[in-house]
Amino acid sequence: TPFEPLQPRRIEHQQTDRGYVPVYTTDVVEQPWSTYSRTDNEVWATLFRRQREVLPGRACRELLENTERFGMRPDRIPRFEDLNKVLRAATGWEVVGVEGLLPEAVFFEHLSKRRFPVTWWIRKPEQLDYISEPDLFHDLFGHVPLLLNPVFADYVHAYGCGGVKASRIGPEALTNLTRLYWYTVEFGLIRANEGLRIYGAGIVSSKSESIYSLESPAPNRIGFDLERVMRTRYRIDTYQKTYFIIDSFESLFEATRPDLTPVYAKLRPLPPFAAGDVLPSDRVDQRGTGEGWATGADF
Ligand code: HBI
Ligand code: FE
Repeated sequence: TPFEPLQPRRIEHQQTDRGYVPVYTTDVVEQPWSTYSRTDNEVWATLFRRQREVLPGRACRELLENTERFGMRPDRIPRFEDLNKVLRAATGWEVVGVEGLLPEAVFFEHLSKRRFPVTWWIRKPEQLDYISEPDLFHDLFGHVPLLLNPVFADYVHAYGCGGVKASRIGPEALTNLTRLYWYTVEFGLIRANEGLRIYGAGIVSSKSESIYSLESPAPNRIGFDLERVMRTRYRIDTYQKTYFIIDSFESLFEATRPDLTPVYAKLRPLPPFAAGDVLPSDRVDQRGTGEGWATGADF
C-alpha cells in the first residue's frame, strides 16, 4: 500500500495567545522527510516562490541572504539535518522537529538551549493564505534564516533564558515576554538605511502582510521601547494594528540584556495598552488611519 502520509498527533486543545489551537505536550519528533507528499512539496514551492517575489526591497537584507546561505530552494522541503550543519557552525543553534505549538515553558526551554522548534508538517493547499498555527513554512522560512545572524541568534537565546526565569516568576511576566516576542520575533520591523524593512517571521511568511505592514496607511508604526511593547496587547487573527520598529538587532539585544525581573515588578500594577493605542511618549513613524481594524478584545 502507498505510504500513508503521517498526520500530526493532536494532543489537546488549549486557549492560548493564538486562540483555541491544539497544543502538543509531546516533545521533539524526527522530521519524516521521506514521507512528504508531492502536494506538500508543491505547497512549499508555491509559498517559497511567492515570498521570493514579494520580499526583495521589503525584508531586511540578512533574511534573504541567509535563505541562500542555507541553500533553501523552492523545489523541495529542506532537510532539518542539512540546515543544522550550517546553523550549528554559524551560531550554535539547531532546528528540532515538533508537532506544532508548544506550551510556553517547553518552548522557552528549547530556546534557552539554542534549539529552535520547527513544526514538521506543512499546511494544506487550502490554507495557503492563512493558518493559525505555526507550520513548517512559517518556522523554516520565517524564523530560521535570521538565526544565522549572530546578534539576533543571541537575542533569541537570551529571550529563551529570560522565559525560563519568567515561568518561575508568574503569569504576568510571561504575558510581558509573550508580547515582546510577538512585536519583535513575530511582527518586528527594522530601520534600514533604505527605509523600513521586515524581520518578523509572522510577516515574512505572509505575502499580504509583507505588503500591508510596510505600505498600508492603516496601522501605527512606532519606535520600539521595551516597556511600551511589554504593556501592549496584540491581535492573533488579523493584521497587526501596530508595528514596532527597532534601530538594529544590537539595540534590541541591548534593551533586553539586563535582568528583567524589576521591569516585570514595575509593569505589574500598570494597565496594558490596547493594540491600536498611540501614546504621547511614542516615537511615531506613522499614526495609522485604523481603517479595517477588527473590533473586539485584543490579547
Ligand atoms: N511553540 N512551536 C512553537 N512555536 C512558537 O513560536 C511558540 C510556541 N509556543 C509559545 C509561543 N510561541 C509564544 O507564546 C512565545 O511568546 C512563548
Ligand atoms: Fe512563529
